[in-house]
Amino acid sequence: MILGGGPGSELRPLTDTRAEPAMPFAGLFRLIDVPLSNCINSGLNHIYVLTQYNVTSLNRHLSRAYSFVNGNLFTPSHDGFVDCLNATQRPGHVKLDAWYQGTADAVRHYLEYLAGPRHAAAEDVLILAGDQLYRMDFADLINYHRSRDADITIATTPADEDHALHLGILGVDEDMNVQHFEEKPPEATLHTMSMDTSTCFGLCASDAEEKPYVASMGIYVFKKRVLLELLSRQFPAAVDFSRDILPAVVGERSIAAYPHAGYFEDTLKLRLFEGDLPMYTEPRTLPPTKITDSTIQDTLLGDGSRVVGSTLRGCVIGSCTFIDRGCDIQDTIVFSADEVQPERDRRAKLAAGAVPLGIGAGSQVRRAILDRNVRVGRRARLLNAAGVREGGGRSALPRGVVIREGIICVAKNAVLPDDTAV
Ligand code: ADQ
Ligand code: ADP
Repeated sequence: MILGGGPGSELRPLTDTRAEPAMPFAGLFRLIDVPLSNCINSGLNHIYVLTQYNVTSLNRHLSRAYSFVNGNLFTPSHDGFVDCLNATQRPGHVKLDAWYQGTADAVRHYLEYLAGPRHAAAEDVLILAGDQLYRMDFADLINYHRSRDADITIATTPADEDHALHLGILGVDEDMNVQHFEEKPPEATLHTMSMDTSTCFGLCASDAEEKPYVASMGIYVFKKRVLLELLSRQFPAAVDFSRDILPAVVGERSIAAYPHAGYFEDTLKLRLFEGDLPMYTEPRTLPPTKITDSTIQDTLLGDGSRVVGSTLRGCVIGSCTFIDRGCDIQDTIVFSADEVQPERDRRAKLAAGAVPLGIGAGSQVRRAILDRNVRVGRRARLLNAAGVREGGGRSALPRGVVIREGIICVAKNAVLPDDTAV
């Protein structure tokens, strides 16, 4: 069961109109492709995605990208599926209760599916988040869980102090049995929970010193029987696994920590170029990428893009992006456009004084995120030269531009005229 998202407020304005798991990444994919590809590559193909916020583009993506799993492939019985479970009014769930209150509540809404005949043979339930970047072989995780006969297994990763304050932190014994669980502990509590992570994760001494906390990845395997008991009988009103259930059952249920040392949040480090571990996504029929007379370093460039006489460094450029002559673009993410704009349309727009899709000639862009279908005019300077940390709304920025944490964000479909300066 993949949790398809709370409000995703940390990534605003990019999540104003899309759920966090529908966030584009690496020029081709959306975040939800990570858990789904990890599942499919691990041989798991009975998959529910629980969705409720801004679901339209997430649902569209799931139906376009994963229909190949449905009733097809991967198992002799051809019974695989990726089904969306939207928060919806249903018999037995009163109106106000129809929205998912949190992670445990979301799963509880569809407990009868897990308890029902379709899944009679299932022993365990894997619960995943829809908004994380990592590669994991869930078959390993599940074998670990089964070989230890654990009631619950939590996938864990080593964390430094800054990250640990925003994660669930575990105390474990030498056999990785969980003895303590604190969700997002305050600093004073956190300091009492540091461990020798060199033994848990096989880290070298300096990495272990830098990352002395065993952190939950929010990835859980439950024995199905235990999950049903916890959600329906023992904690019928619990909202979140991490706040309301896990801390309360430490010592009472057998909980194992699964060590995963290779957790990355950085797309450039995520293993994308491994033929035996494909990352699935919506298939699109696009022309190849064309680069003319340009300098390109440390950059991912999506299909159907064209770069003419420009310099790109440290960028992720989505599909169908046109970058016109003489641009200098650094540390910038451009989301895919919906289509390759035909050359005649581009020229016609320019001739009419309008701004075509992509980035106009002679523009400079630094530390920016350009959402889908953005049009930047010629000679734009998106540099945040004044070093603004937070700006937008009524401040003096052009329409469609905000600055968050010093990063320039240009809204979906925004048009920035020639000579725009930020
Ligand atoms: P958080 O991500 O802060 O920490 P939470 O906000 O509960 O925890 O989200 C967990 C996942 O569930 C996310 O993918 C989120 O989008 C989704 N989600 C949240 N509310 C939902 C709802 N009402 N309906 C559907 N989906 C919902 C969690 C754990 C920590 C752990 C970190 C690791 O609580 O213990 O350390 O993940 O990233
Ligand atoms: P995002 O949430 O990232 O803005 P969308 O799902 O809205 O993405 O759009 C992604 C793709 O879906 C694009 O190719 C777009 O052309 C297409 N699309 C957007 N809106 C619609 C729609 N109403 N009907 C059909 N296709 C659409």
